Amino acid sequence: MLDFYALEDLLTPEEREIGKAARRFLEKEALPYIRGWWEEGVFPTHLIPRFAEMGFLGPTLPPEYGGAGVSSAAYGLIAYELERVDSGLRSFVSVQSSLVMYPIYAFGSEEQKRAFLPKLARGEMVGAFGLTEPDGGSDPYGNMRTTARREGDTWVLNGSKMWITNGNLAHIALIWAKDQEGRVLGFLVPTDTKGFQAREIPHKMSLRASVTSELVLEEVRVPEELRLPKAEGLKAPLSCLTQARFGIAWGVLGALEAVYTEALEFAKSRSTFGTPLAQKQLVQAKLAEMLSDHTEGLLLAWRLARLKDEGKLTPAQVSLAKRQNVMKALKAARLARDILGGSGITLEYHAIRHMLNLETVYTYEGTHDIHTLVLGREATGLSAF
Ligand code: TGC
Ligand code: FAD
Repeated sequence: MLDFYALEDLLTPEEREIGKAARRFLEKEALPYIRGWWEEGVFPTHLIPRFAEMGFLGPTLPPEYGGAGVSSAAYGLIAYELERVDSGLRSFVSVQSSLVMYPIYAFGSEEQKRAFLPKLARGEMVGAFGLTEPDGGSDPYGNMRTTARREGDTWVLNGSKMWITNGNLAHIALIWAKDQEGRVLGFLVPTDTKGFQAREIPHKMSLRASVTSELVLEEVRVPEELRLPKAEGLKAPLSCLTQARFGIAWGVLGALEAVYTEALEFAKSRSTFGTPLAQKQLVQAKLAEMLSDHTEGLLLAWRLARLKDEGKLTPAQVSLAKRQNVMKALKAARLARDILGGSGITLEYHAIRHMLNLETVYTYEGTHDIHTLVLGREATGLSAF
């Protein structure tokens, strides 16, 4: 790992080993092929059982539910190594672990936990998280048109969800819907239920090695046993986002390392006006910027992980790290693309793929500006949404 401030000294031996094992595995099984998957617009589904074997799915959950009970920093390092290859791989794991397994663990009944979590951890079942709707994602309550109508022991769901990661791969979709009183409730909907449809969104120019779908629900009937009993109100889906945003704050630093390393190697090997590019002051300024941003971001992510494990983490702290680290990673990818010159516009190099992916990461899980407003509200006590 790129580690200018010896962050490794702050990790436990187990955390270090988890990060290194993830890198070894991904360098062999994913990095050599990612360009092809991205170009073809496919997610490598054959890796799902391998991710499970590596312990990437729900790693912080207790072993009784299929997790490994590892620390938050260990989960962060897994996200880092995945996103060093591609944001699409990290997205798959974020959704499965933080947006599907976490809510079942936090808000599910004992029966739901036993029925779903071990299968999700083994990769035998894939999940999706449906919060965003076609009318808008930043204001998930105001724009939620999906309804849940109770008929005896059954709920009837109607509506649609937009931009849903893993939508066409999923066996279950966690659908957030409003009941007659306007309360937000969560339902574990098997995707083969009558009236449920997933349509893959084509022509994406970002996150191409990830499946993104629209979900349509027409009179979808779900038994009460598949409603998450402890999830009531917008706070429930938002608390899942806190978990996923934490992983993103770590993950994007992997992408930053990838583009920095690539730009550095290129700058050392190419000469203009008689000296290596790496010897030019303007190029060094760009590299110094990237290295500083990576170093700051890693310290932020590490501290966030320790606060999380101590139970002291606040959603606003996660907003700060998501906002800051994604912005810095995107800036670094653009700088790396620039240092590569014309070569930087081809997929032969990683920079432009990371740059295009990071445009999505800038927008999902709360856009950059939404996190700015979260921090503005935290600072002033005044909501400017
Ligand atoms: P607001 O009044 O602020 O909050 C309602 C209740 O929720 C609590 N809360 C949170 N709890 C846990 N974690 C958070 N991050 C929380 N944010 C708020 C809050 O304390 C309150 O609790 P209570 O007890 O008072 O009821 O709600 P609002 O309607 O004003 O909205 C605030 C806002 C804009 C920050 C929020 O809606 C928001 O975060 N918008 C962005 C939506 C978003 O991030 N969507 C992501 C969809 S999933 C996705 O993109 C997956 S990408 C796939 C991948 O990761 O690969
Ligand atoms: P909008 O909310 O319509 O925002 C449009 C613009 O307006 C943005 O620039 C925003 O910052 C700005 N804006 C909004 N409100 C304000 C304000 N008050 N003040 C100033 N500016 C404002 N969602 C899921 O539920 N599950 C998923 O698995 C999932 N995966 C995704 C995968 C991909 C590839 C993408 C692109 C998105 C995914 N999303 C998912 C959706 C994502 O969370 C939303 O795109 C995001 O929350 C923004 O919503 P929106 O696209 O509707 O934009």
